[in-house]
Amino acid sequence: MKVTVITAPNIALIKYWGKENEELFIPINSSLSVTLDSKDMSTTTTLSFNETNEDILILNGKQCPLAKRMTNILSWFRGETKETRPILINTQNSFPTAAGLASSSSSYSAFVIALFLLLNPTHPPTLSIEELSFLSTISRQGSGSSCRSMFGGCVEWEKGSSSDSRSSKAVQICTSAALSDLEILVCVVSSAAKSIGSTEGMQKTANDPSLRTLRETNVPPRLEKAKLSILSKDFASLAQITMDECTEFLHCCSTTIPPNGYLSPISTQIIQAVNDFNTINKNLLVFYTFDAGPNAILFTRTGDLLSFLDYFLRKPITNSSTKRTSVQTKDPICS
Ligand code: 2P0
Repeated sequence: MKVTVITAPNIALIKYWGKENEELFIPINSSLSVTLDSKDMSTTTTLSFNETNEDILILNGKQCPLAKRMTNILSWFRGETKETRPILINTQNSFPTAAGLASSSSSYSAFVIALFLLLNPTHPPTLSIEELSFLSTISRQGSGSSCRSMFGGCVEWEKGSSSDSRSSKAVQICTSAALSDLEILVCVVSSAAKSIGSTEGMQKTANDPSLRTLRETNVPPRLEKAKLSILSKDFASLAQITMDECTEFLHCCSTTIPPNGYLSPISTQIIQAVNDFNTINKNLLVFYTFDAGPNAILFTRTGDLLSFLDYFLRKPITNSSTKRTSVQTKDPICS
């Protein structure tokens, strides 16, 4: 028996950056993301029962020790199903791992769905919305952002109650159909692993009373406006909200002690190029955000893509490569 699941990373427009309950992975605020197209960026995870006497993880072709969060999730499933056989986890990312490209979001979502299917062998390969939503509450405890990769399109991670794990879950806001003319450019400035991991970085922000208050105050109304902009297809409004959120997120990273500056000079040049293009066009035609790293993620509409690329690729921005993608049409692909 072998189960393979493919999921895609998601990019937050409204960020998760701090936990209210560290133990349960309940965030300080709800967050909102779009899931990238798995044809372009994905994690493929295959699970099978292992002949040896221990669980084994092969990550990108190399055997690695299992993270504590993975063993916790395995223990939870084993408790539920009474299945005790060791498991072989073979997982492959089609893009740089731990480099600020949201690899943990696709990794844990694929792992949790695959585990669910392996341990429920009579279940059909398609999961219901309710099942995916429930699994998001498990996946969240491997990596918070992974709960949003349970669905394609635009997804909200509802914060829920800080003491009720089942209430902190992913909800699909719209399928990719509503975002069909959204083009996403992933600009890889560096594929090196980040020096300060997200868990540690966000903890510093959450532990700073003024930064925490800033997030608790600003994010809820901003998230509601972002959802409205998406549902009403107001691109300029979404652009402004996402860039404001990104500026605040970067401020929350760079003003901790010690500071955690994720951007590189090349990232700053990309921001400048986007701003210049919008200024020339007297309109917000392109917007940017960053995950926890120097790689820029740019959003534009299909009608503006060519003129932006024509402008952008003429800019003397060295050492970056740009990959075009769009929004994931399907929920995770299982076989
Ligand atoms: C997000 N990030 O909303 C934010 C924006 C990175 C920047 O969620 O501690 O790997 O495992 O829950 O999910 C990355 O943090 O952190 C993240 P843990 P995770 O996508």
